[in-house]
Amino acid sequence: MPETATHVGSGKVRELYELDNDRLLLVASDRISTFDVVLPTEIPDKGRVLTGLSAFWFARTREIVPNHLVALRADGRSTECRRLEMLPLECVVRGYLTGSGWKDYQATGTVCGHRLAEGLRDSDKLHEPIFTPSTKALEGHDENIDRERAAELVGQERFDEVERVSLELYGFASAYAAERGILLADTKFEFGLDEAGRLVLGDEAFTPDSSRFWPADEYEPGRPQPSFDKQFVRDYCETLGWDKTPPGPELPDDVVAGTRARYVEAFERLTGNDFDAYLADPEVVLG
Ligand code: Q0N
Repeated sequence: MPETATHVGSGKVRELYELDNDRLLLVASDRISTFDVVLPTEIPDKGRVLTGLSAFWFARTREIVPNHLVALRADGRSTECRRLEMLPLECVVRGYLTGSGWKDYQATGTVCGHRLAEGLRDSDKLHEPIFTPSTKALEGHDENIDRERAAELVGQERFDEVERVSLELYGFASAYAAERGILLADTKFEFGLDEAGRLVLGDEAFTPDSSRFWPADEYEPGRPQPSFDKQFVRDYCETLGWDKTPPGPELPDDVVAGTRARYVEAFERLTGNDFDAYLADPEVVLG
């Protein structure tokens, strides 16, 4: 009998289906968002790059924490996952001060209750990576919260565990990526619990959609950094005078091709695999 899959959820660029009681299918599309708006033009193979990268990291971090990956499908964009009870927390780690962390620091000198040194600039490297959890606010935007609020949401012991594991994951992947010329400025994890109440890493991990990837050779604190993957798209959008509200603009072919090449470059640098080898057999990234 053919497998049936019920649609159970969607993100901006991914879809989630139920396979059976224990398993979900996470499918990454080629859609791209910029300035929080999904564009009408797709980047060919973007979903495969992100699926392959995430699987690569899941395979290499399973001694730090178990994860929901069950199998990669031959299409390269679909991941069979264990079904978890998700924690109501976005687990963010920041190694550099940017985005909402930079905004909060400028307003209060703190980020999620961490008081930082004075005089830091946009994109400065932090002395130590910090755990800066957030919650999905009602409009779908993330709201930074302090550790007390986060501990109320999941319990103090679970909070301590996700903080420790998140910092360990970030430390491992950021060191690995930096050796390959990519700075992981920050990253977001989503964890869940398995049937025995064990902590399991879900969602995607260390992809350019869940992290900020910066080219290390262009790093220059004191200004916003170019995005490793999306900078062509942002630069093109800035030439249009678009007001950054939906609908977003169509992308010209050269911007699509340049952006696809950047995603593939990130994949190849980080995994050490040719992207064509991944397309032929996605399991190459599992090592
Ligand atoms: C789940 N989300 C939030 C994908 C990501 N393994 C799991 N078990 C149960 N539920 C979830 C997962 C996972 N991953 C995670 N929603 C359900 C983010 N989604 C949005 C849609 O795309």
